[in-house]
Amino acid sequence: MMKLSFQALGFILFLSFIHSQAALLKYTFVVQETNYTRLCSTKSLLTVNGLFPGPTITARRGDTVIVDVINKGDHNITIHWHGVKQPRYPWSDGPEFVTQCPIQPGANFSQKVLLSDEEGTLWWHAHSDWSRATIHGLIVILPRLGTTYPFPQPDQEVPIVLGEWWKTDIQTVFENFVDGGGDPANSDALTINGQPGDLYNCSISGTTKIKVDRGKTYLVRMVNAAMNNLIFFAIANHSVTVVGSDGAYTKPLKSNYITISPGQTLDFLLEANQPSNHYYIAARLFNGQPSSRFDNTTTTAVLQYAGNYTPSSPPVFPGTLPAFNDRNASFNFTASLRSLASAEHPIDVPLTIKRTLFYTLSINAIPCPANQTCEAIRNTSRFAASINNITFDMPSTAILGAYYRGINRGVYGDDFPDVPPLKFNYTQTSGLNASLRLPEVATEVTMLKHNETVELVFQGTNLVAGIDHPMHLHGHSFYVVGSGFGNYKRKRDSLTYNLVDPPHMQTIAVPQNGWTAIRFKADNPGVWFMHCHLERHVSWGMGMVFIVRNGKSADARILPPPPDMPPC
Ligand SMILES: *[C@@H]1O[C@H](CO)[C@@H](O)[C@H](O)[C@H]1NC(C)=O
Ligand SMILES: *[C@@H]1O[C@H](CO)[C@@H](O)[C@H](O)[C@H]1NC(C)=O
Ligand SMILES: *[C@@H]1O[C@H](CO)[C@@H](O)[C@H](O)[C@H]1NC(C)=O
Ligand SMILES: *[C@@H]1O[C@H](CO)[C@@H](O)[C@H](O)[C@H]1NC(C)=O
Ligand SMILES: *[C@@H]1O[C@H](CO)[C@@H](O)[C@H](O)[C@H]1NC(C)=O
Ligand SMILES: *[C@@H]1O[C@H](CO)[C@@H](O)[C@H](O)[C@H]1NC(C)=O
Ligand SMILES: *[C@@H]1O[C@H](CO)[C@@H](O)[C@H](O)[C@H]1NC(C)=O
Ligand SMILES: *[C@@H]1O[C@H](CO)[C@@H](O)[C@H](O)[C@H]1NC(C)=O
Ligand SMILES: *[C@@H]1O[C@H](CO)[C@@H](O)[C@H](O)[C@H]1NC(C)=O
Ligand SMILES: *[C@@H]1O[C@H](CO)[C@@H](O)[C@H](O)[C@H]1NC(C)=O
Ligand SMILES: *[C@@H]1O[C@H](CO)[C@@H](O)[C@H](O)[C@H]1NC(C)=O
Ligand SMILES: *[C@@H]1O[C@H](CO)[C@@H](O)[C@H](O)[C@H]1NC(C)=O
Ligand SMILES: [Cu+2]
Repeated sequence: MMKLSFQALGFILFLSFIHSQAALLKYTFVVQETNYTRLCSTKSLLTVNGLFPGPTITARRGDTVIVDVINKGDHNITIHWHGVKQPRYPWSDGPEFVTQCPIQPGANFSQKVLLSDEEGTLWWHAHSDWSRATIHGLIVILPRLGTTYPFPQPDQEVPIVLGEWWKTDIQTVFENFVDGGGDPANSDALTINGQPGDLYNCSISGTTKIKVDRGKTYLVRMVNAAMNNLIFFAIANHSVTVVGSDGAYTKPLKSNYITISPGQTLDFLLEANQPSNHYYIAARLFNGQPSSRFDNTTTTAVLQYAGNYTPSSPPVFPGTLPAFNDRNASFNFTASLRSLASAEHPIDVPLTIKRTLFYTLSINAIPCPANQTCEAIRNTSRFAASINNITFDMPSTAILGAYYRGINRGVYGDDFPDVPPLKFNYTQTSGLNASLRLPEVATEVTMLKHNETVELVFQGTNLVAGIDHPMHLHGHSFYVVGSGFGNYKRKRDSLTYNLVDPPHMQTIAVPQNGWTAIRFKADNPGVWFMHCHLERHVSWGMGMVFIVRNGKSADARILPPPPDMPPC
C-alpha cells in the first residue's frame, strides 16, 4: 500500500517538475446535512461544507488539487470533477460503480484532481443517485502564472451557478421516480447561486445581487447544474460575449441570450455599459416538448449598478429571453460556438479517423412487470433509455477495479455495438412501431485502442419521445464537428463538418430528433463513463462506458490506484 502511494506522489512531483510553476493545492470537502430556507420552508439538504452551491475550487492550468472528501452525511456519495481529464488516473473520476464504489457514511476518500490542458471554468458534482442536486460547485482554472487570458483582463469575476430546487427532499423525489417508473416530479424553482429570486414567494430578501460599476467589464463563469433541463438565460438590456466553454476558450460570440446544457459551462464577458439602473438577470427552461408539464417558473437575480439614482421598480426584465419552446434559439446558440484556435491556444482536430461509431439515443418503455407500479404511458410501462438500444445496467461493483485487476467476468461485457442493431426512420414524427421501444438491458463497454481517433455520431430518435440529450464524456474533450435536425446521412452531412475551429467540449446537446458528430483521440487510458446529463435519462440507462486500453510505453498506462479506494 505504501509503495502505491509513493508512486502516486512521485507522479505529482514529476508533474511539478515538468511544469515548474504547477502547484499542489489542498481542499477539504465535508459532506453534511445543512438546513436551508427557500420557497417559504426550511429543509435539510446534503451539502459540501454547509454551502449551497458548494465551495469553488480555484487553481491554475496544470495544477494538481487534492480534495479530501469526508462523508459526515448518512448517505453513500461520490464526487466527480466534471471536465477534468485526469490523465491516466481514472481512480478519482468519481462516477459510482464505473470508477469507484461509494464513499459510505463515516468514510473518506482523498481524491486527486489532475489538471492538464483545461483552462477556464469546470465544475464538480456528486455522481451517485441524485445527490448532485445540492452537491456541486465551480472549478475555476486560471491561466498559468506569467500568461494571461486571450481577451482583455476583466475588472472582476462573477460566478453564476444555475440550479434546480424541489420543495421535497431530493432523495424522496428520486425514490418516488424510481419506484413509479414514470417521469420525476418537476422542480419547484430554478436557482441562481442558490436563490430562486423575487418572482417566487418568500424569496425577495434572498435574491442574488450582482453589483457592478458602470464602465467595468466582468468575466462571468457559469455552469448549468440543473438536474433535468437545458436553460435559457439573459440579462436585461445587456449583450454578453462568450469567450469559453467547458474549460476551453472560444472565439468571441456576442449574443443577447444564452442556451446552456446541464453539465456545460460558459465563460462570458459582461460590460456594464448601460444607464445606471437595476436589471433582471433571468433564466428559465428550454423545453422542446411544449405539451408536457414542466417547471415553467423563472429564476432571477439582479444586476445592480453602483451610484446614486432611482432604480426602476421592478427591475427591467430581459425581453430577449427565448420562449420555452424555441428550438431554433437553442440550436442556433450551441451551433454558433467556435474554438478560439489561436497560436497560443491551438487545436488538434482528428482528420484521419480510425474508428467510426454511430450511437442512437432513445427513450424506451418496458412493459409493466406484474408486481410493480408503472406510471409511464398510461400506467402500462416503466420508462427506460438507451444508447444503441442498450439500457445501461449499473453493476454493483466498480468496472474500473474489475478491469484493472483483470476480473471483468460477470461485471461487464465488451460487446457494446458500434452501430444500432436496427435501422429505422429514427426521427419519424408518428407511427413508429411500439415494439421498437423495448430495449435490451446490459452492462456493455466499448474498447478503444490507445490513441485511436474516433468519430462518434449521436442520433436522437423519436421512440417514445424525441428530446435534446446533453451527452457528456468523461476523461476526454471532444470536437463538435457538426450537428443538424433529422436523420444523419454520412454522404450529405459529413460535407458540412467544421474541421477548422469546432468547439472543444465535454458536454454537447444533441438536438431533439437531430444528430451531432464529435471527434476525439482516445489518448487517456482508463475507464470512462459517457452518458446523458439529464439525470432522469442517465437513471433510465442512457449511458455506456469506454475503456481506453493502455499504450505500449510506460507513460501511456493507467497509474496505480491510491491505497484508499472506497471498498464496496
Ligand atoms: C435542521 O432543522 C431541524 C428542525 O428545525 C433541526 O431539528 C435540525 O437539528 C437542524 N439540522 C441542522 C444540521 O442544523
Ligand atoms: C479517514 O478514514 C481513515 C480510515 O478509516 C481514518 O483512519 C481517518 O481518520 C479518516 N480521516 C478523517 C479526516 O476522517
Ligand atoms: C405565491 O403565493 C400565492 C398565495 O399563496 C399563490 O397564489 C401564488 O401562486 C404563489 N406564487 C408562486 C410563484 O408560487
Ligand atoms: C432597456 O431597453 C428597453 C428596450 O430597448 C428600453 O426601452 C429601456 O429604456 C432600457 N432601459 C434602461 C434602464 O436602459
Ligand atoms: C405554467 O404552467 C401552469 C400550469 O400548467 C399554468 O397555469 C401557468 O400559466 C404557466 N405559467 C407560465 C408563465 O407559462
Ligand atoms: C426555425 O428555423 C427554421 C429553419 O431555419 C425555420 O423554418 C423556422 O420557421 C424557424 N422556427 C422558428 C420558430 O423561428
Ligand atoms: C443563427 O441565427 C442567425 C440569425 O438568424 C443566422 O445568421 C445564423 O446563421 C444562425 N446560426 C446557426 C449556427 O444556425
Ligand atoms: C417481481 O417478480 C419478479 C419475478 O417473479 C421477482 O424476481 C422480483 O423480485 C419481484 N419484485 C418485487 C418488487 O417484488
Ligand atoms: C422519416 O420521418 C420524417 C418525419 O416524420 C419524414 O419527414 C421523412 O419523410 C421520413 N423519411 C423516410 C425515409 O421515410
Ligand atoms: C431493441 O432490442 C429489443 C430486444 O432485443 C428488441 O425487441 C427491440 O425491437 C430493439 N429495438 C430497437 C430499436 O433496436
Ligand atoms: C498519443 O497521443 C498523444 C497526444 O495526442 C501524444 O502526445 C502521444 O505521443 C501519442 N502516443 C503514442 C504512443 O502515439
Ligand atoms: C452504500 O454502498 C455500499 C457499498 O457499495 C452498498 O453495499 C450499500 O448498499 C449502499 N447503501 C445504500 C443505501 O445504497
Ligand atoms: Cu437524454
